[in-house]
Amino acid sequence: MASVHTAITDGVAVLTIVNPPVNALGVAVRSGLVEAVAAAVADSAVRALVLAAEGKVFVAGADISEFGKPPLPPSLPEVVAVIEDCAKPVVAALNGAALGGGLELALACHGRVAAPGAKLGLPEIKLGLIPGAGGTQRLPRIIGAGPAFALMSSGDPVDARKALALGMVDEIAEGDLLAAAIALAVRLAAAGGWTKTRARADKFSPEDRAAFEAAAAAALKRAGRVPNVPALIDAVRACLDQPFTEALAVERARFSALVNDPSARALRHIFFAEREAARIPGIGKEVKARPIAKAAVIGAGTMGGGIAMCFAQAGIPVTLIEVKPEALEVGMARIRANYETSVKRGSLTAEAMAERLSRILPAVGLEAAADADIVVEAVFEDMGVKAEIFGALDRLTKPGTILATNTSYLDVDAIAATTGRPQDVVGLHFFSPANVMRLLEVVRGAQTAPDVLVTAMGLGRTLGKLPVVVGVCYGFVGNRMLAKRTEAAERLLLAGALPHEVDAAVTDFGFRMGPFAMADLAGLDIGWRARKAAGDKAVNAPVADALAEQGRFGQKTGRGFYLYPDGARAGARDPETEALIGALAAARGIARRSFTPDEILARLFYPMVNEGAKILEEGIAARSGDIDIIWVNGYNWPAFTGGPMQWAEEVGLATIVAGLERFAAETGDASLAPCALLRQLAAGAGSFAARDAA
Ligand code: 3H9
Repeated sequence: MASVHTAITDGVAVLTIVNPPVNALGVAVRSGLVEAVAAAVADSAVRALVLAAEGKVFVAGADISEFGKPPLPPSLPEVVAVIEDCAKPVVAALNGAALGGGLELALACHGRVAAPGAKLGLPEIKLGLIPGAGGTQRLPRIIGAGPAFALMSSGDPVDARKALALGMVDEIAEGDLLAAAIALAVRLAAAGGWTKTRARADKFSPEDRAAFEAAAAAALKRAGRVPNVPALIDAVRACLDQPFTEALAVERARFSALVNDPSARALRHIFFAEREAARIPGIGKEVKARPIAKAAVIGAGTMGGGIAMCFAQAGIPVTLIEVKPEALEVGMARIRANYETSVKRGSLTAEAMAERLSRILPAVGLEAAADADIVVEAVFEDMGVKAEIFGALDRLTKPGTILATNTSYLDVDAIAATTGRPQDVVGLHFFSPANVMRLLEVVRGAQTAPDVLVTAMGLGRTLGKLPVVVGVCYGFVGNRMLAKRTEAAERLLLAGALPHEVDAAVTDFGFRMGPFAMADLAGLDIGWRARKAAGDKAVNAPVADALAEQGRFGQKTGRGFYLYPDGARAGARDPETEALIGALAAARGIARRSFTPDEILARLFYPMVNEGAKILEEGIAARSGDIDIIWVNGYNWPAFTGGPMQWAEEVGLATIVAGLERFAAETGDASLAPCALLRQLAAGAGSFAARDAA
């Protein structure tokens, strides 16, 4: 079936792009457009053209899956030029999202009409790219370089109303979009003259340049190691300084260099992995979700309160349950205070706060969960307490109610076994703060029913989360790999690295915080207590244990791995900590030496990759992409490196295997040896990506 359909109405050729699901500009659409424009120009009965699209989305941009492959003509810039140079006026009818190349097509048209629900944006920056089909040249000509840079550097779309205010569209069609676009096309044809966007310069002014330069300087500061921000600045500056054709060549050169940059590859991997995560192996579309109209959360602590806020925000009434009225009051006060902070910051209106609060019903006693469609237990990590709660919920709730646990470490199957309906039990592992963090590990128990899993995934999306299915094991995916990094970081200290060196290597890599600064912020007492409770499953962290034993709990006590004099938030090196590390190493007979940042990263991350591969071997995660999005969205792994597994592919699996073998030999720690899957992939020149696709 052709990807572009033409119908002639009132002397106007309406070219409709049909390429479900999102009308991406793959090769068939590109060549279809060129042919359809040529046919319309040749047809003497046609006086103008309208560019429209079928479905909810106008055009989601270039076809991202074509990037990194040999280009197929015609290129998108060629198509865009054909439209701008068309001998008859072309009007874009924007029915929905016009993103990336989709907006670039529209910017080359001679008029633009948007439906009220349309969204316009150039999100290329989020894919490690810059607009590559003239966006950096045409948008500044239409709305000014300052506003255009703001839009392109954030990557966030604007709605139709904002687009109209900025001048990106000529009108919003409240009624029939196509009729309005056809009418505008007829008017342009009748007037006989229309302006090509490339010929415009009316928006450029010294003030506009100043606004752009200020925004560019600020963006550069925030950009860190991401290469596309400087590229975007170059392209927009060229737009201001050079004639259109030369400046367009600057955009093209920067875009082409970025497409093959590892950071863009990594971000494409994350883009597709996030969408792939929605597909649960073995569960088809025929499995329907259970309706969720009412929820209950057990436990009004920080976690339970945050989870209740997620439901309230999504418009789902939620009962927040505690055993004691005092605890409930404290919990509700914390929720109120959180909302008040948002209102003060201007991110929430007072009305929205009142509305959300009205959806959270505080209640004492588990009986209040009786009519909920889903109950999320968020009490502290004690199997006895959880068993009691699930036993009671089994008796109290109606048949079919989903019983979810927010446990971070406990065995979801053991929890399910305390009920007579293990098929209704699932893990919903939220991350703190639950109302902010995007990641949700959905823990599939051995007996979790398919429709319960489908419901949990759908609910996760309704709550604005990125839900990822994981299997039952200690720490699931994220925390299980985090444990390996913690052990590796401690091992590095004993071997000779210092906390600030390890943290600097990690922040230079792109994390916001290093493991030791993070531990100090979280409180060393927390991990210390958790390790004591975990028994033989505890992470080996001799330095953190020794610090905690001295009452050095991190920021809250003014000293941990670092010193925090006078309540400072950034830690300073502490000679006492460094002496303590030296003493612990000496007691173990370890001869300390220094490490380069690259050696530090290898020692920290290779064991995580190894654990990730074991997680895949055991089927705890279905795909390496699932592991990557867990680390990017829950643990601040820098997205532009693609997550631990994609990063490993860039490093080379054979290099990782050799490194792990060396670390295992050096330390005598057999747990560092590469697992069978890693060895097998490295030996056969295989990859995680190929395994995912198989
Ligand atoms: C660009 O345009 C570069 C140019 O400047 C220069 C070129 C020379 N390509 O998100 P959804 C798939 S860069 C290929 O779940 P929603 C997606 O994988 C591009 N595939 O839907 C999924 O497939 P599946 C700049 C794409 O309703 C299905 O469509 N544009 C593309 O939640 C549904 O996607 C962007 O960055 C694509 N461009 O959201 C916009 N887009 O079903 C990217 C989507 O097999 N897209 N797919 O898993 C989006 O932001 C959202 O898809 C959108 C719809 C908001 C449009």
